[in-house]
Amino acid sequence: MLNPYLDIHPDVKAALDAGQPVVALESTIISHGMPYPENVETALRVEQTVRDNGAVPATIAILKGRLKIGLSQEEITYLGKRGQDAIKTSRRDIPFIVANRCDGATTVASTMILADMAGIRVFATGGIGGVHRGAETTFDISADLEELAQTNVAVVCAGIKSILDLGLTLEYLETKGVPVIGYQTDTLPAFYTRESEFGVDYRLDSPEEVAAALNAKWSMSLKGGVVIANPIPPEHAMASALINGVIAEAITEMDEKGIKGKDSTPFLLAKVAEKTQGSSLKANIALVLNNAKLAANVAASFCK
Ligand code: PSU
Ligand code: MN
Repeated sequence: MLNPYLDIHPDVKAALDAGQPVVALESTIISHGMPYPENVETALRVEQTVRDNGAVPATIAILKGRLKIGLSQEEITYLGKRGQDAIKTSRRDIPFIVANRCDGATTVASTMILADMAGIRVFATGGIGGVHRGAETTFDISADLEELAQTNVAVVCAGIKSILDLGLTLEYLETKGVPVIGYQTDTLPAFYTRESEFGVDYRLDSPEEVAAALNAKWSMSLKGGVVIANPIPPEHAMASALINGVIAEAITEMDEKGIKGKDSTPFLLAKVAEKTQGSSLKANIALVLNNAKLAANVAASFCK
């Protein structure tokens, strides 16, 4: 029986019923990840990129307590304008947002949950949450990692952002049995940059190879997600010394201000954009579009 709180957009429903490719998209990146109006413009361009590559986009959010699988242009604009007034919603928050009929922007974790409820297996975003630097004292580990451990959705992202501890995030994913695939790369991309000092678990070079691995995993009922790390296109990559310096400054400011918990990722993203005069935002937009394209291709291949 379908979840009574779920509203599947007619275009998404038609595609799912016909076994056609659908790509899930998150909404915290819209409300908390980018400023207005770039957030709305980007969300609409990401949807168009998915369509241009032969799949149907399903941007996911909770609106007035309804679990929305696929948003209209008006709904995306509404969420983009609400910005950080929308509630950043991870797994723990969902029942309260629903019961109180609130608006919730879904993180990677909750987008995976809702995508799974609707039967969508491929999801594109910019960056996933992970183990934060200093987690040995703060315990700040994103619920995204636990979700990857248990929910059958593949997440295309641009690697692990260096606001996080890349090494600890990889260790955590390994413990939880979540494979990290490098798309056409042997090294783990670090979001703004194409490379890091870490390797990936498996390098795969085509959407068909990725789809075959997903199919093998889930056909055997090996539960959980997969991280598909897709490096930022070279022309948009940032100089690693520059971006890492800016991130270090932003983390110092965050600690001074005592910002923690769910507020830390949005604070760092905004600070980094401010300190780079918007060039990190441009890079962020470019890599999300690149991920949308790959996710559409993987979804198409997975449906065959
Ligand atoms: N990383 C980004 N942009 C984002 C996020 C992460 O580069 O917008 C968002 C995603 O929605 C992700 C969430 O799921 O932040 C992780 O937050 P936390 O670390 O509080 O779990
Ligand atoms: Mn956290």
